Amino acid sequence: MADKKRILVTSALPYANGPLHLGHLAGAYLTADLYVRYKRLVGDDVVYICGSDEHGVPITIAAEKEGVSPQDIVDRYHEMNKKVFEDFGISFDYYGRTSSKMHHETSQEIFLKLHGKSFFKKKTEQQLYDAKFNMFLPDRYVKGTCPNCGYTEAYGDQCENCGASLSPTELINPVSALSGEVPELKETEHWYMPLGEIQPKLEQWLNTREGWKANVMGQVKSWLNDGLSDRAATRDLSWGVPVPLDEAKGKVLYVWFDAPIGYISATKEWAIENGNPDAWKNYWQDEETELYHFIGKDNIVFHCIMFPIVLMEHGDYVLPKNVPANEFLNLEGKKLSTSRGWAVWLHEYLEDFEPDLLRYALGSTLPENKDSDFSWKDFQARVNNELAAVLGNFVNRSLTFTDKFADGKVPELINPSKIDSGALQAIIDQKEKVTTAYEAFRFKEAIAESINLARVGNKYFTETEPWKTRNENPQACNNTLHVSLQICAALSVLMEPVLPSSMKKLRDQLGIASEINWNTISDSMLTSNTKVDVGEVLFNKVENSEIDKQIQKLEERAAANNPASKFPELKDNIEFGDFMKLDLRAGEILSAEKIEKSDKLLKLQVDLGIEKRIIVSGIAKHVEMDSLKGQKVCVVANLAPKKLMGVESQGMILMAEDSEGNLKFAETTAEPGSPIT
Ligand code: B3M
Ligand code: ZN
Repeated sequence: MADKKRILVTSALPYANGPLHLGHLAGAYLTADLYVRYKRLVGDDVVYICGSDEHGVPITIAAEKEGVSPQDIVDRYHEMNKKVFEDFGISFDYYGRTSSKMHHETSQEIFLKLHGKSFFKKKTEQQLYDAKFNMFLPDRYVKGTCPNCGYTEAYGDQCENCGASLSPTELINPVSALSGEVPELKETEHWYMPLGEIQPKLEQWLNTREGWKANVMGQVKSWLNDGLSDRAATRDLSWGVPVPLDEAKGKVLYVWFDAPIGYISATKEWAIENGNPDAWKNYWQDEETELYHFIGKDNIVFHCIMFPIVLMEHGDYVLPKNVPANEFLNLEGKKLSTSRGWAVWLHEYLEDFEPDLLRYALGSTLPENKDSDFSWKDFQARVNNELAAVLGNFVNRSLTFTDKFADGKVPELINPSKIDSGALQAIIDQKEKVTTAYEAFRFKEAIAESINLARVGNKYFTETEPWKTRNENPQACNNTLHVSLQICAALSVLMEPVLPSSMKKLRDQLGIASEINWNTISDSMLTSNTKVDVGEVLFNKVENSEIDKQIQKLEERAAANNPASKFPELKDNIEFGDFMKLDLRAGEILSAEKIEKSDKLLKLQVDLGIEKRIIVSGIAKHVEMDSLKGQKVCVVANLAPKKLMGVESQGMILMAEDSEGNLKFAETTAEPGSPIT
């Protein structure tokens, strides 16, 4: 093959702290797999690397939540995630894990080499510390208000609302995720990467990059415009790769320092597994290699700025040719959230549907340039109206017709008509379009142009009416079947990247040998007289009931995970001064009577310590009249008096409305008259 390229593809290493969901697949894995499968078919020398990210606060927090060790967590989810990727046909050449010895050694080596080059700046500084747990609080161990957007649930490393990258000390009102208490400041030492100093060099390199997606370069430029600042490469944690310096006892490498190095260590392990331990060098240390990182947009800064700086300053490694990051996938119009249960877990999907269906549906709605939405209705429509009605139907009619009227063999093409030749030409044209799209990382387009060939096929089949010509002009019928089968054959390779297992079935039906490549896609893949098999239909329609079941499952889980959703959303913040205007007092109900013609209102006499008041309250349906005397309550004492059903109400009694709509007293044990502040 003319200029065979050497290509190294990586997908972000998912944290082994939980199962994988749709968003993962759409972000960094499906696109990479499409690319890799396409490139393998083209005949390039491709290695596709991934693995579990087993360090960092996301792991230790998951372990603490469950009360098990971090090792238990990573062992469980490494195996689970590896398997689900396999089941979805994500065709890694190697799936490593960052807890491996090789990874620890490789990370330490890289750290030491950089240290030897005086890359790091050692700094002593104040960091948040949880005295109760005896622990510094890096990254996600602190929560607080984002100084950028005011989101109150921001993490110490990042605000998930506005995307800002943060350090724990920047958070307003920080709280320890361990004890829930306000952390104190304590001195510690860390090794910083002076990203700002390297910025000019990084910019020079970035200027040489071509064909990067606008969403990716845009985000990178905005980081650079803000100016890069130093970033610590070490952490005060016990779980991770130990910092290989005597003076750094008890510290580990920052997870974002070691995790990308995982790509290198996993490639080394792949090489060993393949019996050629030095082979990794061809992929990481030869300038000819094209390195591509597939990631989600939240990882852009690490792959386009931080890791390239590490590699650049180290000096022995190739830098990425492109980082085709995806944006985010929403689910049924809402932001995906594992903590709120708003997610479709991949292992659960597989209990109900074939992997190819999701590969196709998701591949058709990838968040390539902007956030996109996955909905079950769209999934159903893609499967029914495209896979079943277009592709499956075309294949099925071509094969059944051949079986019935051509002895199950590919008929000869003799004196093709203009329309026959036009359909054959479409194979070449669509192949060209799909190729261009894959080369430019436009995966949605590649998939759409692939299935368009089946659309052409269907239209052609209908127009040439083989059910008529079979009696009137048998050769015309044979030509239709010949051309249709050639289109089926082309589809079976053209759509292999997105539908690996169904296209394998199709190739079996067409008698196409297992060794295939992109070059074989042509208008004459099948030799006349080859026997074909009708086989089973490739795609069954998805019923409404199956979709309803999925939507219901999603909603039930969201409700179970989020009791807070039963309550109204929080109101906007108010100033302290506004709150101080309220005069809240402890009170005690002295007597209660019904108000005529109202089934809601009660007239209450309330002792406010300083004076007695009449208060009208809409609680008749929620309380027992007999039990009201002596009830302690909280009262808004300075609410302007208001007439209700002819009775002047001189205040308001505070009630809480529970999730079922019942009103309950906000009680106090204080003596009547006590100000509530
Ligand atoms: N584990 C973050 C994530 O899952 C991280 C990726 C590492 S890639 C080197 O979003
Ligand atoms: Zn924010």
